[in-house]
Amino acid sequence: MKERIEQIRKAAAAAIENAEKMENLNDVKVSYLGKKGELSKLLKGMKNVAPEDRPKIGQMVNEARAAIEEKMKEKVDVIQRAFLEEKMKSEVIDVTLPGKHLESGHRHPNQIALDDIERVFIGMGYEVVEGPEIEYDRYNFELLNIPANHPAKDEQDTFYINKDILLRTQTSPVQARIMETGRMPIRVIAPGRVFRSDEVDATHSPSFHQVEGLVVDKGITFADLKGTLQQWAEEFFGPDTKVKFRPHHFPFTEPSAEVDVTCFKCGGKGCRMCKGSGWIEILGCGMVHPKVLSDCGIDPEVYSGFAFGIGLERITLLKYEIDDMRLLYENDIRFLKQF
Ligand code: 2U9
Repeated sequence: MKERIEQIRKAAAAAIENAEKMENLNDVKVSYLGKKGELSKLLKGMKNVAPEDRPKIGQMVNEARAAIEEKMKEKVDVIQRAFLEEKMKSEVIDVTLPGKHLESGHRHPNQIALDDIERVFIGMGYEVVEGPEIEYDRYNFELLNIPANHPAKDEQDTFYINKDILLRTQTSPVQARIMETGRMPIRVIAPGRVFRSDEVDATHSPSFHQVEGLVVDKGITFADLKGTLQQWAEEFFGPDTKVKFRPHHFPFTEPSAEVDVTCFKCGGKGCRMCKGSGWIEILGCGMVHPKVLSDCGIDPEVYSGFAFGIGLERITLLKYEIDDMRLLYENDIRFLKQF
């Protein structure tokens, strides 16, 4: 028995010595100290030992267990230290290496122009509102005085999903939805993506962006519309900007106008940018049609309002003197990083 204990002790010591990793040490622990390990097996054979020898053998087994545990502890320290040293060697930081340059992005030119437009209207007390890009025909056309068979609904211009649902062709449905809630007064701008079945060229895209505005309250007149747009033009294009209203027609406004601003490049003298005229067309606007008000549940005898629509890309192209709209959608970093 004594020899067997000594044998186990030596074999365990050798196995500990040879262990290279923690896993190897664990295996040693299981096979020598575990419940089914060598020492436990030995204790189970005690019944064959003479009773007077049992305490002595028991003590020897305990001593062997303690010795093996001690050796294991020492080896754990050695393995852990080696692991740490290896880690430190492999993770050396060379503080003299040049830093990694992280390219930081910035706003898209369209977004810069939109933020600039929004800032002026927010300053005048407007709220920015958004709505769905997939719309009902009712909000996109019917409520805006564009009934069935109106040419603006032509399949050539509109992406229909079915006969009642389509990709919105303007952001006006957002304002129609707000009017329908009946909350007064209304003073909102609605920026967003719109869709029309247009061929791509330098000035057209099947998807572009509008910023529309709507004010409805008691006693709103064309003078409010003129004053508001004059103020916006001065803040957006510069304090010397003048505005000019030309009569026009939109189904949802009456009277309607297109608005020009004095060319912000030449100040109105005439240049390449304004094609020599001194004026640049910038947006459309008008007094909300009484039928649009009443269809949206607002009494046109009590309330009146004005609306306007700005093509965002048009403003961006003008602001940055970009001559092809396609550049705004190609996401070529060399182009975008200039703004
Ligand atoms: C409601 C009532 C009236 C919005 C308006 C325009 C004039 C306009 C164009 C500008 C360039 C569209 O992107 S564009 O091609 N828009 O000229 N938009 S008035 O009138 C509304 C809107 C909502 C309820």
